[in-house]
Amino acid sequence: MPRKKWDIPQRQATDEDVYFNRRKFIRRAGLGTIGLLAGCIPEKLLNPATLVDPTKYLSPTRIEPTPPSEWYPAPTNDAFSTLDRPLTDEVVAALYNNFYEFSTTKEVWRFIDNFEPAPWTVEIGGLVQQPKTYDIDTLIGTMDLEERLYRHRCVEAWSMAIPWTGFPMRALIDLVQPLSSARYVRMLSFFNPEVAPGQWDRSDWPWPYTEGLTIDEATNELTLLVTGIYGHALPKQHGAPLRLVTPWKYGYKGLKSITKIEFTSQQPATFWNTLAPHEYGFFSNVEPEVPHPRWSQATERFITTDPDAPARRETLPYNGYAEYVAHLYE
Ligand SMILES: Nc1nc2c(c(=O)[nH]1)N[C@H]1C(S)=C(S)[C@@H](COP(=O)(O)O)O[C@H]1N2
Ligand SMILES: [Mo]
Repeated sequence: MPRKKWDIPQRQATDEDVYFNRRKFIRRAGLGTIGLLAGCIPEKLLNPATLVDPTKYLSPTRIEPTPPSEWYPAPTNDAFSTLDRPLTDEVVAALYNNFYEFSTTKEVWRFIDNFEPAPWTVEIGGLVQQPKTYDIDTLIGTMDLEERLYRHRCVEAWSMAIPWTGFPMRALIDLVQPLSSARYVRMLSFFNPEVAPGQWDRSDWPWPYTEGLTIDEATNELTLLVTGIYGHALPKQHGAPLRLVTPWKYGYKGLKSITKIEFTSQQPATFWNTLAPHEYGFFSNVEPEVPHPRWSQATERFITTDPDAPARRETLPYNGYAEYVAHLYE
């Protein structure tokens, strides 16, 4: 795979090579000691007490994305090729996720073995001229993929910096042509308690996970439908095979594993707003001066293994994307 700009510093690129070569070696030799693997996993994520089977810890279905394909890596969009902070390490991002269908912990990767995001279809419906159910590969093949480096900010006040691959939602909207009566886009994730233990354990929650945007938000330049990360297809824990990314909003707006996109005239109910309306609004823009009822949003905890990156940062209005979106809310 050609080296991407974000693979620098070289130190990290080397780590990644070592990481994958070691995995191959371990598979071949049937070895799997913690000692061998320890060097390639961020120290703070290693917990030998819970690390029952280190070969499983790095099992392909959990961490490793699907093999390189013709789609990845996609060309970088020059407007989003740099950031004011280093990228979060790939393995760190893959081991620290929110995906409540599987777990309320960050260790989503432990619970996703039975989730098979292929074959997969995405239904486009509601107030639209061209309703259609797409096979995911057909959909991805229809769109022009690009890579963008985005800040990623959870409402819990942790943040990362991620290279996503995907296509602007606007391109899909142009294709399917919503009716003039369409004012919102409603998006749904999957419902399958047999593979998603969180849906089984918390059966009273309003599954499937649902999110929504106004048409103006959905067609904003920033709004990305994401199929890949770090130059390859999305691993399951990041929301394979298709997820939303709206970098000026809190992370929970970016629903994972989309099965349906529906155009509506009314503002749709959303998952977190239904569960806790006074804590999670519909718009959920990143606003440093608006605290969550239970904590401040003035600063954020930047998650990385880069020793030179500050752990805490000031939260930026609209997560640093005011120039793209502030006009939507005036
Ligand atoms: N379907 C679904 N999508 C979801 C979530 C979820 O629980 N289920 N969690 C959200 C939250 S709170 C965040 S912060 C981001 C996390 O994305 P990441 O794990 O890829 O960093 O996914 C969002 N999308
Ligand atoms: Mo989040």
